[in-house]
Amino acid sequence: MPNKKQTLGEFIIENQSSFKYTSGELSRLINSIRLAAKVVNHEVNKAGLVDIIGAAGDTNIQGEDQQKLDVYANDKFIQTMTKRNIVCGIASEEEDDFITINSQDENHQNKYVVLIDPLDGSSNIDVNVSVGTIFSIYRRVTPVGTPVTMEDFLQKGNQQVAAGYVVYGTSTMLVYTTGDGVNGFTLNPAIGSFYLSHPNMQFPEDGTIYSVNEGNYVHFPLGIKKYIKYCQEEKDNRPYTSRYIGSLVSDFHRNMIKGGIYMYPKSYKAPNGKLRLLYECNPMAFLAEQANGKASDGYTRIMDIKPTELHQRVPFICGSKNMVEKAEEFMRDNVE
Ligand code: P6P
Repeated sequence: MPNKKQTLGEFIIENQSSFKYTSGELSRLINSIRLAAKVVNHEVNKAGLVDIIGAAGDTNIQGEDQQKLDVYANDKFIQTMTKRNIVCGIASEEEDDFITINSQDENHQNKYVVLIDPLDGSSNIDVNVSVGTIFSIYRRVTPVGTPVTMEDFLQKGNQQVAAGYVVYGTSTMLVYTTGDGVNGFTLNPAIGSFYLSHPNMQFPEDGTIYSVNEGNYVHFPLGIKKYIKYCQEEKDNRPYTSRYIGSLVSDFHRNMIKGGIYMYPKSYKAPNGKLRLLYECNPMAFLAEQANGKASDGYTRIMDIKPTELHQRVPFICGSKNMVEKAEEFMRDNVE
């Protein structure tokens, strides 16, 4: 009898006690993300068939055309987390400011804040390339019973209690950590359940894939330029393979399974890089470290950076430990 794969719900219940805050609220929060992921997945999968793609006419704080699916995903994740009465605040790439969540009878008793990129890589939607949702979860630091404040959101990444992503690809997967390793769950769309398909995911220490938008090469810091040339050199197990999907969660997911490095360095067009510290870099860094990988801005561990703004950007280098350390070595040896 083939072993029956564990469902996400069974996994959450089984691992509930291992989580140091065993109130069960985090489990309910992960369950709400599970529900929203299924609803968004349904729309993402049929985006080409109904008039839900294409710019919603509005633009988000990034100044990007807001795709209708961005707006839809943002609304769905906010709705499910609000209804479950678990979070006291939400920050989203699609919202200029954070949202205070307070159902009157609770009087700000909820303990968790969530930061989310509801649909990362959304420019890929129109060309049928995979996109993803990224989320980061903290316990609030201001007193329970008072409205959430910006301080609750500007915590260092090393304070995260959970983080994860949904990748809407050839199959839809939910990959997350609560600080005790990384586990991947694949959705069976026929029955709407996520099954544990990738237990204890780990980055190989080394890899032969590098992911970067080489179209920006001339604007990269000298250390990054030299590392890219190192990847392309005919020596040892190089040249490496260049793979860049233009969707962070997809490049990260492939590199975690096969080994590799993802880089979004600063450039003159993006003096602090493009990726957002709070709801892209910190959650991916938490996952990377929990999977024996590494994540830095080229000099500093991503999760040690003290945030100063909700939508601040940082340069991002993430993936197999030995590859990230090699790139950091080139950055150290070529300070401009
Ligand atoms: P570029 C998507 O917009 C995103 O935030 C990441 O998912 C992706 O890796 C990157 O930006 C792509 O940016 O400038 O190379 O198109």
